[in-house]
Amino acid sequence: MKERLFRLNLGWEAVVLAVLLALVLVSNLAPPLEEQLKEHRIFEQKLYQKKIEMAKVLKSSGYLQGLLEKETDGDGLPDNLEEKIGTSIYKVDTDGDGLTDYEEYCKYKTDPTKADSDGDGIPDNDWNERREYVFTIQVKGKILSPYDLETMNDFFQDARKIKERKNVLTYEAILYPNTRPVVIPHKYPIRNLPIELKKYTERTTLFNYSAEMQKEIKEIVKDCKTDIEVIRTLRRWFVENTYDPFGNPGPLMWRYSVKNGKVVKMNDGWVAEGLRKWPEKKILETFVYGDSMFKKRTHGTCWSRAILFCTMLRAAGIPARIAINVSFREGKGDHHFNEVFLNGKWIRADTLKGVNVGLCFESIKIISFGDFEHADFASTWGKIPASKSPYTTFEITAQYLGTQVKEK
Ligand SMILES: [Ca+2]
Ligand SMILES: [Ca+2]
Ligand SMILES: [Ca+2]
Ligand SMILES: [Ca+2]
Repeated sequence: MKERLFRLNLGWEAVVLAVLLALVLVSNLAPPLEEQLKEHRIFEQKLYQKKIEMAKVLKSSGYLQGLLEKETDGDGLPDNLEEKIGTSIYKVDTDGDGLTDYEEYCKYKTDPTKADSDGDGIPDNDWNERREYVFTIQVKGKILSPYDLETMNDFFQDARKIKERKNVLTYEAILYPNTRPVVIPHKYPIRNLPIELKKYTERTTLFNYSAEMQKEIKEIVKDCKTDIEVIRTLRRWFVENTYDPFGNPGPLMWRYSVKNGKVVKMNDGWVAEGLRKWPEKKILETFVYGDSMFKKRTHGTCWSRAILFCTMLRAAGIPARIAINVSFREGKGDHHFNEVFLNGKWIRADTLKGVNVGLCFESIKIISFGDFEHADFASTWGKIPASKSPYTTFEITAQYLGTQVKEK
């Protein structure tokens, strides 16, 4: 009898355990695909509204009048091109399918005059339907914050949330490596920059250009007539005049962030061996603050290069920010680069690769930010050992061959 009771008790415990386990499993599961896609459609509608709003702002601020080609509706395509391809010069989204004329022409290669390019009853803006006319790569992975789903959607990729838990995003990204953004040059200096964009030309804790630096930058770009010329000139100057004191490539895994206006260090595991003997002040002046890097003509690896270039661009009055990609081919490898505001759009630029860069090192963009206060890596990545990766990839579509995609 005693033995039977014991068995009965064990049975109840097992049931309770099984229920608890099931609950844990269910709470870990991603919502069904249909629900995920529905949530993403709502998210994309908001992004779409923002694009429509931005076009209006560009128009009303007078920014469009400074472009070297006539651009009436602010969608990014010049009027003469719109007339050639049959889209409206007054509408950002001629066929009203939720993809702008610019996106259909430059990124998806769907018909910008038909809401359903192939007439199969599924509109062009469907998550998978829009992939039918171009080569794409599908990647699923996980990333530890900071990340930003809004800026994860740009000309070279679409990204959606699969699930999100405790600072970790599980995502699906579709990469469009063959996107070629149309860039209409803008007269320089840029007048009538919308207020929303002015903050990207301002000084911050790390992009701290001084009056002297600004004077020198203005001298470097004095013959430039357009914004794209300024960006190319500054990039050339960067390549020819600055160096990494540790050689190329310098010490890896070196990163600071900023909190309440103060520089915050990653944990010591992220500090390269060669730098540990340097006094803090010297490190900050050589690798971290834009103004002193410019004066010393120094920079470190991509993280530091992106700060210096961003500081230079801002000193010249070009809206600029930083973006970060993580690798999906290797176990580990992330890259910092810049984005510049050209022709009313954020366009990727990299001192290592050039302007209009698509796929940087077979990777996915996880965040763009105008100020390091908005990308607090020290509190997340800095808390894990440098030998562990804060991101993983668990699925890549097989069609992808690295050699097929050429950097421009
Ligand atoms: Ca247009
Ligand atoms: Ca248009
Ligand atoms: Ca269409
Ligand atoms: Ca269709």
